[in-house]
Amino acid sequence: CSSGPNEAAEYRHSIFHVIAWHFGPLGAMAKGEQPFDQAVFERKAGILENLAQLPWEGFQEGTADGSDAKPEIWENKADFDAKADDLMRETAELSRLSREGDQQAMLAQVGQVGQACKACHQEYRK
Ligand code: ASC
Repeated sequence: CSSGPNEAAEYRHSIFHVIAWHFGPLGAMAKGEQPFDQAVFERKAGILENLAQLPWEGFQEGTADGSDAKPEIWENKADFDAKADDLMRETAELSRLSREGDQQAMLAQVGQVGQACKACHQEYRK
């Protein structure tokens, strides 16, 4: 599992998979598809804040092949890095808000995190 031809791509993909696992229920709560649960929300928001820091070191030069990463990542690295910062900032805000417990603010911030996911996927994911 960690010894494929593109280990960096496997690494970052694994992290994004775990991020999606923990974000899924929060997205469902925000859409009213799942009942709001403060304890679950707070725990997952904290996990996401930490996970959001992890994928980026996997985006090493020359590791686009065989992955969903577009080469534009390395052509526009400053913009890509700014989008990575957006995800880290928005998940940190999600975590902070979850500790305050204002349900409406927390659910609104789920949308901000989703936007940060989406902005990067639109430009940099195949
Ligand atoms: C998810 C998921 C994403 C984001 C994005 C938000 O649950 O897997 O990539 O939300 O769709 O717009």
